[in-house]
Amino acid sequence: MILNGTIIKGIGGFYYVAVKKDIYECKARGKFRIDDIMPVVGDRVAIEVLPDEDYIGSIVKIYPRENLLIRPTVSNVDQAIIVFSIQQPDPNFYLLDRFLLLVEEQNLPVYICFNKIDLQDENMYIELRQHYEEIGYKVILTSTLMEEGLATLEQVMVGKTTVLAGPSGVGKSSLINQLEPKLNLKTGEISAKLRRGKHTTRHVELLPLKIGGYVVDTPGFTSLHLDHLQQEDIGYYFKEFRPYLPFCKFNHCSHIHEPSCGVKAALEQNKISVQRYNNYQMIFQEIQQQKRW
Ligand SMILES: Nc1nc2c(ncn2[C@@H]2O[C@H](COP(=O)(O)OP(=O)(O)OP(=O)(O)O)[C@@H](O)[C@H]2O)c(=O)[nH]1
Ligand SMILES: [Mg+2]
Ligand SMILES: [Zn+2]
Repeated sequence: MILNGTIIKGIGGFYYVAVKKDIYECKARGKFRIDDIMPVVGDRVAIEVLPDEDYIGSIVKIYPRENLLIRPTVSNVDQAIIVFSIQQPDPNFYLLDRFLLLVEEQNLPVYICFNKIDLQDENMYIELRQHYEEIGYKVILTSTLMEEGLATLEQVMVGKTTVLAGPSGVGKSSLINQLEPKLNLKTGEISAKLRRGKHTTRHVELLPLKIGGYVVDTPGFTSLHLDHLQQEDIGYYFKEFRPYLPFCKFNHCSHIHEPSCGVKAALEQNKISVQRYNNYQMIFQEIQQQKRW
C-alpha cells in the first residue's frame, strides 16, 4: 500500500513520516542515493507499507520541494523566524545579516525575534526594533521569562510551517515550550565562561502545533557559509538596497568602487545604515575571495 506523508524527523538513517495522525518509521530506498537526492525533514513523500508491519515503511518517492533551507536542512518551509537574544548571548548583527541574506535567497518570509527583553532596558531594544523595521523586516520582541510577546509570536505561526533559527542559547526551544508546553523540549543553560549557549538542541524536527502548522526547532549555529552565493546577487539580497540598484551606472556594480552608484549615494544620504553597508562589503569581499580559488 502506498501512503503520502511528511517527514517530520530523521535520526540514524530512519525517517519518521507523519501520515495524518500516524507516524511511520521508514528507510529510504537505495534509488535516492543513485539519484543523489537524500530525503530531508519537511519533504512530502510517498511511502510503501506492508500490510503486516506496524507503522514501518520505505520511502519510495520524494515530491518536488517548494524550497530547501540548508542551515538547518529542512524543506517546504513557509517562513523563518530568526531568533537572537538581546543579551546572554549578546546579538551578533553580522551573523544576523548573514542569516537574513540566506533567507532572502530562499525568498522566504521572515520575522526577526529578539528574545530575553527582560534583560535589557527598553530603550535598547526599541531602537533595535526600529533599525530592522526601517530596513523592512518585521520584528517581534519576546521574553519567555516575563511571558511577553508570545501571543504575537503564536499569531504569526498559526497554520504555517515555521523554522526557528538562531545562535545557541538565545531561547528558541524555550519559546516553543511556552507555546506548546506538552512538547517539553530540552533547554540549556548559558555557559558562564563563554556566555554562549551549549547547543542543547541536536537535531531538526517538525513539531506539530495545536494551533495548526508545524514549528521546526533547530540547533544553534555559530557561523554560516555563504559560499554558494554569487557576489553580484548580494546587493539584491540586502533588501533595502533594492530601490537604489536601478541608479547604479554600471550593470554589474559592486557598490564598492564604482562611480555613480545608487547604493553609495543612498548611504551618503543616510538612507542605508553604515552598519548594514559595512556588513555588505565584508560579505561581498568574502565571496569574491572564495571565487578566486
Ligand atoms: N532571561 C531570560 N532567559 C531566557 C529567556 N528565554 C530563554 N532563556 C534561557 O536561555 C537559556 C537557553 O535557552 P534555550 O531555549 O535552551 O536556547 P536555544 O536557543 O534552544 O539553544 P540551542 O538549543 O543550544 O540552540 C535557558 O537557560 C533559558 O532558560 C528569556 O526570555 N529571558
Ligand atoms: Mg534549543
Ligand atoms: Zn552600485
